[in-house]
Amino acid sequence: MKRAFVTGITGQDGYYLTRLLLEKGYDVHGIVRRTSSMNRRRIDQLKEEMPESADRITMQYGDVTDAAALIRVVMELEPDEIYNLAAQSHVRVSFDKPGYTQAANAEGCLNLLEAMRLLNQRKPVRFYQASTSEMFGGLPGTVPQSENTRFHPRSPYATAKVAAFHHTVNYREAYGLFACNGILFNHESPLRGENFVTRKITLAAARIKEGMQTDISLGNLDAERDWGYAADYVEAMWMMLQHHEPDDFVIATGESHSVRDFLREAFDRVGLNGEDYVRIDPKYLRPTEVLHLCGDPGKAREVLGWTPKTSFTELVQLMVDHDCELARRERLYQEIGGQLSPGTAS
Ligand code: NAP
Ligand code: F7E
Repeated sequence: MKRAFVTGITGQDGYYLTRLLLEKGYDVHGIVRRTSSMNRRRIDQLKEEMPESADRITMQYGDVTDAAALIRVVMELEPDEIYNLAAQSHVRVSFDKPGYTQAANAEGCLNLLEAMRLLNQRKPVRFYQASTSEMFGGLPGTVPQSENTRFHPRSPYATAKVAAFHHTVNYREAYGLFACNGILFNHESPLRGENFVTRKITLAAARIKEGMQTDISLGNLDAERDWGYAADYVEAMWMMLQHHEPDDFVIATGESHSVRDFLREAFDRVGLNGEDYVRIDPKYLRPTEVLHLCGDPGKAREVLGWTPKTSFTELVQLMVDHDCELARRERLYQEIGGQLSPGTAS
């Protein structure tokens, strides 16, 4: 039985990747940060959905900024595959927390690569780094972005991820390690954090429809993103580590849409006109915006045989339908005197 070590296991991708690895028969180990209130709801949901596999998920406390503890965990677990998903992953928030973002997103990756290098002296181990389309910066004239597009990071999040990208390539070249970068474009799901724009919109559409919310405040509606479905994208992560040689791959749909398009499509699904409910609030604008991202997944298709399975419209619909059910339950709960509401958006 293969053993995987996943950082960021409590996040959106942590849920979908763990589900995939369990389906493939892996033992999955993850680290969780100590927080004052428990933050394991996605993994608890997975254990409920797959009770027969729940005992193959093991969690322990850890943090990618704690190099010593990370080395101990990796050397004790001796995983076959390491997936580094841990990150301060919110671009807007990275402008407020640049130092922590650098520590978690860049140094965290380096800490894990060092741990992997030590373990690799004892047994072969493979490493996946969660790199991102934000590294490209989305400047005019760069679309579609591929593995050959020059990086132009436009946030502390992206600069840290560029450093992690290069750490990963450097460890591959310097020490001959099996270390890969997945350069993933935006991928979403009903488990997406509530303060990313897609989920913020699908929750708002559902809650406005149920009379639980009156409007939605957003920033730049003209930004364009290449949005795919997270469940499809974690398959690409796994495929990269099964390939016969380590490499870096863009994972994307090859299609982009504006935030305004997403808004229209989501509100259409509940029979409302999104533009009637939107307020523009400058607090959601970024000091430097990434205007247009659209990936070229040609290399992943040709080398790995990976293609996305879920269209933009299907993605929007599955997210809205999920949030309609949540909003309906929220309304019913409120009617009997309780209070249930999703986190405040930022
Ligand atoms: P997410 O939902 O925000 O999950 C991030 C995970 O990292 C959470 O489990 C979080 O723990 C954990 N984490 C944060 N800081 C940590 C630290 N110092 N030590 C250990 N764990 C830490 O993000 P996601 O959407 O699943 O994305 C997964 C990875 O892919 C991230 O690295 C992200 O930057 C990258 N990525 C995402 C996308 C996308 O569109 N989703 C695209 C490209 C790349 P808590 O639960 O405690 O917060
Ligand atoms: O913003 C605009 C915003 O925060 C998308 C992360 O997973 O994908 C994600 O980063 C666009 C931006 O995602 C609001 O200005 C408008 O242009 O959903 P987002 P992101 O910044 O693209 C990449 C690939 C990652 O790697 C990251 O980890 O939407 N936008 N109004 C807004 N965005 C937010 N969050 N909130 C708004 O109100």
